[in-house]
Amino acid sequence: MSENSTPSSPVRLDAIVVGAGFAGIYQLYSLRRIGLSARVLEAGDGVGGTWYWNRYPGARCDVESLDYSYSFSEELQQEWDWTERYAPQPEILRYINHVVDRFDLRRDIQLNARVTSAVYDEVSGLWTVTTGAGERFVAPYCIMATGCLSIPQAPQFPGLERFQGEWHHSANWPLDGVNFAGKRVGLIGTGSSGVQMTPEIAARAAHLTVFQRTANYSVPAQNEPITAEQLKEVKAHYGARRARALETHTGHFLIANDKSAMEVNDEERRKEFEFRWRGAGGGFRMLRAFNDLMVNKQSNEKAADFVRGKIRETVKDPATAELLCPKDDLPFGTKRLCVDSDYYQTFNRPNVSLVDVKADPLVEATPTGLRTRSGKDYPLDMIVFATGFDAMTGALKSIDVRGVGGVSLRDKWEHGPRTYLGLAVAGFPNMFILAGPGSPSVLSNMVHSIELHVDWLTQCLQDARTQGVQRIEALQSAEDEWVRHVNEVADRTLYPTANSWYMGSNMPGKPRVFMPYVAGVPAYRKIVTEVAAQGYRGFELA
Ligand code: N01
Repeated sequence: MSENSTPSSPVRLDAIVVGAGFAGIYQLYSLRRIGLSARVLEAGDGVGGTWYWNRYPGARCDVESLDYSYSFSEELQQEWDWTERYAPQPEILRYINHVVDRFDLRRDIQLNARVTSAVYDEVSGLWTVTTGAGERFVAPYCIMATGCLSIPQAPQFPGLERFQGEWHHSANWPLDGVNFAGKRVGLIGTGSSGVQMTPEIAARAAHLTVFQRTANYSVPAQNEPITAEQLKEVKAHYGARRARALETHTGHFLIANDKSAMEVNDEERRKEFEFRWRGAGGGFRMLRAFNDLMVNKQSNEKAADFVRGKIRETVKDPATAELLCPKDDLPFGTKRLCVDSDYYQTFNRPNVSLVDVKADPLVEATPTGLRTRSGKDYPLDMIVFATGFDAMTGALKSIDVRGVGGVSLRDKWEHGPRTYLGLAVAGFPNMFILAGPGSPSVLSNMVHSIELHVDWLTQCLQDARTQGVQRIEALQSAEDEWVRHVNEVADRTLYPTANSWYMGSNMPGKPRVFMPYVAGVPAYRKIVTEVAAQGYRGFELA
């Protein structure tokens, strides 16, 4: 690294990027390409963002790796060989490190640098970004690549400090792994992380107790190795695959059926669901089985019933099967769908039990385990929290961000996030968010949506330089209109009817607002492309 900050002389750059995950890394590459100097500040001791922290057993991506990967470099996509349809976390982390080295990005990435504040000065038009160690960085542009799921949430059980065993959170997993052998493990949480971990822990531990508060829907990944022939075939037409992905709702191609679930008979419907579950390759293909699953309650119930049927077929103990069946108040897919390898089958193992903590909530840890409200004790040697994140707004609110007039982003977002296009915030000039709330982000192939944002922003900064623009700020009216639009589109779907982290309802006290933009990637791209073509409509350029 060329320059270090001292108390008297902060490091001066063209842009500061916060976070060295997929977004921060590509943003650095792109800023360099247009000749801007930048430093990426990363809290972790390595690059990779979510793929650095979430190294729990069984962690793997549930978007196919041939799509969940950068498309910006033809050489990169030709030279990298994915080994499985859904790459495991260590492979994705190796890929990210490969990208960083291949494009010589490491020298502008500062690790162990947790950003604590970002403050805009109106007179100079500069952002000052400060780390926990007191280092300061000053630049006209501040780009938040802080991720949507980067602040882990563990329930604050009283007594945890007295628990004599070990405990871990899925998103803060020890670098040197965890030994489950011979242990009684308690796993709290049955979202994507818990569902991925369950079979892995069950295979290694003496006993696994899964504490379930809400049963969610999980679809088998149908993961498999990628053969040399498959790789060759994809690489021969990679551009076409990427182009096709651009036109799909989620930014990765999944065969979509354009029929309503209600316009076909029972037999045709069952065949289609079965094809998605197994034949077409599992995972998120299930969400595209019919064109109205996320907007029509009746159609949605058909998908929900199909999954419940699969659970009852798979899990031998009828009481466990019933407990694993999602209830009617959770429409299929409205809480992020889980994608698994042998999740439901794992409950047939003699060393696995399922406990309903909706009926009898966990209330405290004891020196020897966990206790529920009714006073029932579960003796444990290890507690694993797969309890999720302060999603979408947590990372940004963990930083003291101050815009014009010292206004704090935390205050501005007190009742939920407010952005223009999920990219910018009125009152916070020259600050940009990559894959922020109000953009498709978590409802899409994140790598695709990140590339879209980085490309858009890089072009915007280049245009600003050509036109002598020094200050780019979302107009309040544009932000208000965008927030209204994001809510209106969400309200046309079933998503807001569920308690989910999309709605902020996984955290006590968090405002209930649907945070991502649900209209899909092509609709969103059309809007941001038009905004740029119309001289950055909705932004004030000064
Ligand atoms: O977190 P979650 P996650 N007592 O919030 C439960 C991405 N991801 O880490 O539903 C008991 O989904 C909570 O219960 P409830 C993906 O976008 C991707 O699993 O609130 N239980 C819930 O079951 C995903 O959606 C991948 O009632 C408690 C669970 O903890 C997102 O990350 C892999 C509790 C939290 O589920 C988050 O997933 C992993 C309590 N006090 C993650 N508090 C892939 O790409 C919370 N819970 C594959």
